[in-house]
Order: sequence, then structure tokens, then C-alpha cells
Amino acid sequence: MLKPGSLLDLKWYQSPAGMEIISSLQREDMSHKTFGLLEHPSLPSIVTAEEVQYKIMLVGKNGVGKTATATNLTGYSPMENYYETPGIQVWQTYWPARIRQLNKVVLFNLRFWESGATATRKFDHILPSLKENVDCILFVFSLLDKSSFDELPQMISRLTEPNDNVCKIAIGTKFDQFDQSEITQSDIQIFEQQYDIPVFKLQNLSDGAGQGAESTPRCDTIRTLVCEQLWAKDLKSVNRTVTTKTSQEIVF
Ligand SMILES: Nc1nc2c(ncn2[C@@H]2O[C@H](COP(=O)(O)OP(=O)(O)O)[C@@H](O)[C@H]2O)c(=O)[nH]1
Ligand SMILES: [Mg+2]
Repeated sequence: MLKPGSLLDLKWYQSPAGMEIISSLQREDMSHKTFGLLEHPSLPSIVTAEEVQYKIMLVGKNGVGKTATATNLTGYSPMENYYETPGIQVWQTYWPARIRQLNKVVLFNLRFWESGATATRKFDHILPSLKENVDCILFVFSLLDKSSFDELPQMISRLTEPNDNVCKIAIGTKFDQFDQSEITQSDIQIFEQQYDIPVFKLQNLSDGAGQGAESTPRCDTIRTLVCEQLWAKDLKSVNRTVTTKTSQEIVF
């Protein structure tokens, strides 16, 4: 399993250069600017960051926090009231990161796709639309709902194939209430080893009690870790098909 921080500099976004790019992606109140699918951020003129785009699909039981994870990672305000996502929803964000090996900054354009389970069951086109050209599957479970964690293996076998070159990450939500979780750290480690899928714990509500601010990874860190897994997936595919144009662009 990839050691966190081995490909991307996890702290770079806090450097002066990182903060300059990020401030051009944020509003004055530090919330993320939101960009429509056809919009593009204008970066400071001194910055030349190459852009890479990824489609990320969120799956998991209803109510585990897929929408909250997508809005949290893209800087949208959380939903005030819970309702099941009625069809497909897409959120996008831009996030810069420094690639250690290339000493180069890349702007990650992350597009998160999610749908509610009822809509997915009712309309046959939804699952194929989510899966089409997907780069990454986020298997979302709630740290407060053991059954949502226990369902992951079945979901993995339904949605993935060996050597499919799709990046796979599990996200455990409700980290703010981890002290009430029936899922232990050892359960998580066994899962990571068995499926070779990293598990990131995420707190989507900032006012939650439980885990102290010190021990809770910032959403910015989780976003960077997701970018790192996507970069690792691209490196793997470059090793497989070194002749494609995209692969060459990624290496240099
Ligand atoms: N305390 C806490 N609540 C969360 C967290 N993530 C999501 N929720 C809540 O869980 C409920 C379901 O979240 P939602 O994202 O709509 O679930 P979805 O059906 O999987 O899309 C909502 O009331 C969210 O506010 C979290 O990290 N902590
Ligand atoms: Mg939802």
C-alpha cells in the first residue's frame, strides 16, 4: 500500500506558493469558489500548473454521508436537512499539489459523482453513467454503522475487476463520533491489507464533538491524499502503456 506523502508533498498547500494558488481558488471567507463544469479558475499569472482531471464515483449505503463527503471535499456548504439524492449529482473542485519526484505543481480537477440508491435502482442508466470512464471509486461507509462497513466487500466485487486500473479508496465518515464506533482500528487495518484499499477517516461536520481538532485530519489533507492515490493510479497505467500521449504528458 502507498505510504501517505511518498508521491505528493502533503504540506505543500500550506507553503506561500501553495497558499497563493489556493487563495485564487477561494472566496474572501476562505470557502472554496465553486466552478461550473464549463468554468475554469484563473490562477495567478506567475503560476504554471498543469491540470489533470479525474472522475470520482461515490458509492455506499444511503445515509452514510456520500453527499456530505462530496460537498465537504469540494468546498460546498453542507446540506441543511438530510434527503436522499434524487438522481445523479456532480460536484467539482480544483486543488493544487506538488509532485515530489517531478518537483512540479499539478492542478487536480476533481469531479465527484453521486446518486441515491433509490434512483440507481429505479433508472437503469444511472449506474452505467456513473461507471463510464471513472478514474476512482470512493467506497463510503459510516464509522457509526458497522453494516455499511461490512457491505464493502460485496460492493467491491460488484463494481470492480482485477487490474481494472480504477483507483479505489474507502472513506469512513462521522469521524467526529469515532468514540461511539463499533468498527475498530484493527478492523480497518485488516480491511486495508486484505483489499489493498486505503481507508481515510473523515469528519464532514465541523461542529461535531468527540475527536479533538488535533487528531482529526483536515479535509485539505484528505483531499491531497485522494489526489495522491489518483496520481499513483496514473503512474501505474504509464508503466503499462508507455506509448500513449497522455502518459507521456503525465511523466514530463
Ligand atoms: N456527525 C456527522 N454527521 C455526518 C457526517 N457525514 C454526514 N453526516 C450526516 O449524515 C446524514 C446523511 O448524509 P448524506 O451525505 O446525505 O448521506 P448519503 O445518503 O450517503 O448521501 C446527514 O444528516 C449528514 O449531515 C459526519 O462526518 N459527521
Ligand atoms: Mg446523497
